[in-house]
Amino acid sequence: MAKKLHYFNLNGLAEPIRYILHYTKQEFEDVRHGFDMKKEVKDKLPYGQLPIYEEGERILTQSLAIAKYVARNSDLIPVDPWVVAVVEGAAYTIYDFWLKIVPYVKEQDPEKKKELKKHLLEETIDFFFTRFEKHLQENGGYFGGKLTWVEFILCGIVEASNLFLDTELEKKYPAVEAVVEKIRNLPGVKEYIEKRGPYVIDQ
Ligand SMILES: N[C@@H](CCC(=O)N[C@@H](CS)C(=O)NCC(=O)O)C(=O)O
Repeated sequence: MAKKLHYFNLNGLAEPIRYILHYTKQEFEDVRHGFDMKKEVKDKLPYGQLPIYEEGERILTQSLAIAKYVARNSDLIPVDPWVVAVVEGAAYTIYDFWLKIVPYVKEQDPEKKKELKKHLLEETIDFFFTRFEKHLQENGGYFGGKLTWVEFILCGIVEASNLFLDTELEKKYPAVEAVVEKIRNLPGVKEYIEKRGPYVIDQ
């Protein structure tokens, strides 16, 4: 059945899904929409937002649900129900962090944007990342003791945050940095990154 992932030409919320699809060797169409997405296209999205994932006639929304779905049938889904819940908890916390970045991304006023960036770089990142660091260090470098779909989410959100904040936030957090490096060098992911090259945004 034809698989399609729709998103913008950006890492954002779709890159972890792209990474999982490449790592698990699934063929899919990587559909990239312009930021000036036409109203006719937006109106066809179930909740007006991207990413969406299609399999034949069926459509999935919500990036975390899509990531978990495309990781099924692979070694990226934990078996123990407790670990399933632990890694999902980590995913929701990674998104709690991302939701602190979004107002900065959307802010148009240069002065306000500067203030928001300062707060993110000086406080918010450290609040979350010292805790991610501790969680990873206490569990052998992974949220649930071994590699799961949630490390892909962490890597993607670090990369998206770096892109918008023009930083390399993982550099201060060795266990987080190790996860990011691990994901980027996985078979399938490494070749995809080399092929697509870096993302660029207008600041
Ligand atoms: N909770 C949703 C959030 C989706 C979302 O915020 N999508 C943004 C891009 S990252 C979007 O489509 N923005 C365009 C719009 O809202 O018009 C998910 O995780 O998929």
